Amino acid sequence: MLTASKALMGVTISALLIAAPASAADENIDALPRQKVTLVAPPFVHPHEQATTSGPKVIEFTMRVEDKPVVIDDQGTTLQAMTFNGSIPGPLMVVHQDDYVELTLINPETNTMAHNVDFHAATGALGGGALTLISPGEQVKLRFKATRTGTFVYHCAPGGAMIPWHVVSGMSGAIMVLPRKGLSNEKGEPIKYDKVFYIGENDFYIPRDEKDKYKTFGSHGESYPDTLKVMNGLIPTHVVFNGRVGSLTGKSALKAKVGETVLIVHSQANRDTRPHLIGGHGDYVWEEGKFANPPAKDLETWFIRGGSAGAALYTFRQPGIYAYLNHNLIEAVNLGATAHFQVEGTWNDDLMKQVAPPGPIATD
Ligand SMILES: [Cu+2]
Repeated sequence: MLTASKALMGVTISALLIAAPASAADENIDALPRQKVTLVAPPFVHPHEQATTSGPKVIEFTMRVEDKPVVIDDQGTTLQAMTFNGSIPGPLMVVHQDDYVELTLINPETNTMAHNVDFHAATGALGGGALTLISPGEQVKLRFKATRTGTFVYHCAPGGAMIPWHVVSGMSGAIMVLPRKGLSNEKGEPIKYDKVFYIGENDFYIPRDEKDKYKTFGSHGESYPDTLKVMNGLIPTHVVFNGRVGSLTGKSALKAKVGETVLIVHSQANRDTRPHLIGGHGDYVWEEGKFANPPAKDLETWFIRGGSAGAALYTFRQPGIYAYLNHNLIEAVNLGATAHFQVEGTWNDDLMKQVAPPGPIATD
């Protein structure tokens, strides 16, 4: 049986010990205003203020865990996925520094496994993982203070070998903790975005049959032994943005206009990656995603460490289709890690012009 109960015994016992009666902190926090936020599926992000003049709040989020098969490419390859809120990655949460994140996590009865959430933005109790482990049919409420600004991964971490399996089955997302005065550049001057997109990159490990075809399994438990073998080989079969090959290309391309400033939050919970915008740049990039550090400027490619989320800001200057990809080009083109931006506007000949079209080689 594939439960992590033995591995988790220590964690669940400590969780019981940590659960404490109302404290002085509770009373102070109870006096704060509350705001309920409905999360939206990536690449989109729930409405939020960038700079805020209000004081700290308690921001309430709810996420349901959905264990379900998900098709991850155009060939119909099916992952026995585990998801936060039904999407891969889970939704991006946005709060401000010193806000309190109050998450209700629901594990419906229809699921078969225990899940939890470890917030890299949180302090203590395995990022909240020790306080949120719930079986199917349970829910739990966690509150943490967003003390540090930046973009941070959250992921399921139910103990032992369940941790990497749940993560590479889709259970990760990100939270962005904005400075209360909003983002600023290296001089401390305010900078704003017109749009924000959240791209979560995933490495998937789908087993193959004797004929080299991807196997389909009837359940998570059935898929686990073969999947573990592929996982432990450390060579992913798919490296994708937002849950499947082509999720952000063609008709699903991300839309922008010339002159618009776009913030791209990019997370990878398990493996390193190196985003690149073909034909564009990172005007300002928080490679490690932490806004207390000045952003790097004019980057061509940036590095997102496995287990982190970074943020890149770019103002589009030319119309057209831009590929935004993992610049391991094998992973981008052959394994799936490519998105498209479709940018409307007027072409600027000063920045680029085809001076002579393709033609025969001149002979003079
Ligand atoms: Cu899980």
